[in-house]
Amino acid sequence: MGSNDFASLPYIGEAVLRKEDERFLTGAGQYTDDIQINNMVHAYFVRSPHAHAIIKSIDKRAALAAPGVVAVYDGQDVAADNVNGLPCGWLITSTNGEPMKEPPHPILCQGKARYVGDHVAMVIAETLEQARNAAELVDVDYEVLPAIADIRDAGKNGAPTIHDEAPNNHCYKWAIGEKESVDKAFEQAAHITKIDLVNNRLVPNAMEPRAAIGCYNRASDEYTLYVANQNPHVERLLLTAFVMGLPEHKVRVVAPDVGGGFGSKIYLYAEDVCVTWAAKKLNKTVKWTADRTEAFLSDAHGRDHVTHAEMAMDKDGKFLAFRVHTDANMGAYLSTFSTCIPTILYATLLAGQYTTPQIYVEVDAWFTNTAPVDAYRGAGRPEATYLLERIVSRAGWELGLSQDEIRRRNFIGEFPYQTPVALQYDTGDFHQCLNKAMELADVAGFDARRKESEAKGLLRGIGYSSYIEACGLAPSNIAGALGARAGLFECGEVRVHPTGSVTVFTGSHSHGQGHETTFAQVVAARLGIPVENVDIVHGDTGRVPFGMGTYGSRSISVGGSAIMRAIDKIEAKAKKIAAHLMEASDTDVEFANGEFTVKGTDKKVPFAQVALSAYVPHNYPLETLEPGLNETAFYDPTNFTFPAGTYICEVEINPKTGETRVDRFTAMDDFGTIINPMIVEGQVHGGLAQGIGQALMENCVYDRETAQLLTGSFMDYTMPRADDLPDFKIGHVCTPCTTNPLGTKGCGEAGAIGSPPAVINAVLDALAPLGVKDLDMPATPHRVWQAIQHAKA
Ligand code: MCN
Repeated sequence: MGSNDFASLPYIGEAVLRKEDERFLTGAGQYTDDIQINNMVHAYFVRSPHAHAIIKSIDKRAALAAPGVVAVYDGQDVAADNVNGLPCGWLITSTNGEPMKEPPHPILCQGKARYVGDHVAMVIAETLEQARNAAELVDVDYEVLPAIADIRDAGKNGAPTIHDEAPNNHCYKWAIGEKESVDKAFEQAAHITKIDLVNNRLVPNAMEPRAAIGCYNRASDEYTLYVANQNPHVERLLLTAFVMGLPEHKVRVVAPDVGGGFGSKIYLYAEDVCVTWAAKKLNKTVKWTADRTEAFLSDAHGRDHVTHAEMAMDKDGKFLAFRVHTDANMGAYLSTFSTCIPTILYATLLAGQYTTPQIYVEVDAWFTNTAPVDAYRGAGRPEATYLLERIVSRAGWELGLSQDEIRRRNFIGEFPYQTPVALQYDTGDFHQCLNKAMELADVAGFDARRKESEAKGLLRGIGYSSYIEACGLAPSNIAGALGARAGLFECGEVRVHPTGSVTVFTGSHSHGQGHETTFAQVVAARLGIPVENVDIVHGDTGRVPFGMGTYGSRSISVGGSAIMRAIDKIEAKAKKIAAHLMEASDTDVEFANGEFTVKGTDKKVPFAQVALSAYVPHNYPLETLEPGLNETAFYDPTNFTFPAGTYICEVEINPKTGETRVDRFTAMDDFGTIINPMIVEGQVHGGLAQGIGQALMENCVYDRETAQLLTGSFMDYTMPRADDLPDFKIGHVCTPCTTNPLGTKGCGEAGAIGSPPAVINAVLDALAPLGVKDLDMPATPHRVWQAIQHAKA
């Protein structure tokens, strides 16, 4: 079935209400912490209060003697049981000939703590309170070492060494593009725009903190790990093959209802391993749930780049070449996917929507004494978009071109388009997105609104961002060619029951994205059955054949396509059954609207009858037709999907206080075929909230001297709230993706990717009359006020 035929099916494009919401709204959701199991004990972690310290000794005696304490384990205990460290650097290698440094990442510190919150010991007790109290009694003798918080300090002479394996704290160098041709193109430039910027570090802050419950069954020698995680099969693979040395079939990983992940729950964390390992050791079920402070300290953080970039242009503002150097903070250890974020998910997006013929990007990744940095909504693509859309806007201002004109002059107009940084965009219509965004945003009325603001003593600015992202993370061939060491296909099983209802087992994992509804829409549309008759099962390695999980806005395009493939097989087999029932040749059988018909006749059988017949085979030619209607398919696409759009933001600033308010925000996105516009709109709203949060308020700050986390709670780390956000104006352009059967492009990250530069460009536009030329995120009132004072001085 082609993607155009698919888009015209019933249910596709319908705002079907979320099937999962009744469960969530009536308190019937089952999150990991809701799970109660007999014989359960509670774990609490002793975490390093120092950013960098040698652990000289650990005295557990007092803790072991405390009420209810069952065990206290430290690094020596796990090492004695040959439990390995967490897998590092899964996805990339250096490109400068020097091997990437992959120091071990122990699940409990081995003689040294490397960031505040690093796991020093695990206390297990009958109750959580007892475990927490006893953790206070674990006496750790630390020798405190100098620490590094900021990437700009990591490579300095005399900087302390965090890992012996990386003496100068350098993890890897990675580059893409032709440096010499780029340098040559710069020699021809009529104008060069330069920019230095910081992409601020963020804490993911999902509503549900991380949690894990390790269970062990002595009779069968099998483990079960319940865990708040985005991809249970990969969690199991890493846990068994890389860390615990167990056969995979002995471990079941269940990620039940998960209250948000935003990338921070893709990985195997130390706590997950600790509770699984301890469950066998104690023959007890061991539960751990992070409190909010632990989440701030030990969840993988996002972003944290420092970049210098230069854009070379001809006299008409046509981009000739783009040259970028980025320093990326890896934190104290390599989190599972961290190495691919500033490389294949960042540098390859730096062509953006533009025809820039030459691009060279060089990335240096560094260790610091901070929590590991990994994917956070957008993962590399927000960093790329922020850089590119900031420099494009600046180029426009420098050349005296309007914000839309500088973009129009450089937009890619024809597809497919091969960028100089590895990606080939299949479809898009960037001009249409920009035009429709400008119309919806009422750009024509901006001057009048600016005057109104001025009359109130306020400054008003307008900012643009035209983003593109590579979603549907999978194409194993492309990822492999760029240095990735893993393929990222997806798997789906479609089980048609005798009554004609259907259960789908998908390797994608929904933790807020509404898959139970949208995947059911896809199946119902294809099979011509009511959406209520389709159940989606996910998040359990014991039930789903295999899966690569949810991240990189891949689920509908990759997971949904795997389901489409399984349905192709179901349809082919069902046609044979229908042919048998109608005494026709299966090549003459057609299937549409839930009915099988024989071409050129009035013979027909409904889907439900075929389903029943599959399980009640009557007179089957058993040598050619097996009973049952149950198919599994794996799907590895040939290309990413490329959602793109233009965002336009208007801010109002009080120059006396620096207070900045987003007054209007317009998002015009191209997500290809849309399955459920209501869910898509919700996804965009969530992403915009996060992007505006990054631009205006969120900032994870470590003290530059001591590497103590200064923003370790919501008192210091500001999250956007409803009254910080305007009513969003959302619109769509549709150029269906050509490389998956649904025609969909991912929508889960777009808002967070496209919005930060739109906001900061608007802030800079507002401040331009005061002479402010530059500002880093977050544009807090303090920073904006300071920039104004600085410009005045
Ligand atoms: N969809 C659609 N039509 C399209 C594209 C998507 O109807 N053309 C629907 C999908 O069927 C799905 C939802 O929109 O129900 C998101 O789909 P997709 O873009 O494929 O993204 P994923 O499902 O793979 O979700 C991952 C993405 C990422 S990477 C982050 S980070 C993120 C996000 O989703 N984290 C989230 N959205 C989140 N939303 C919530 N509530 N919580 C998170 O942790």
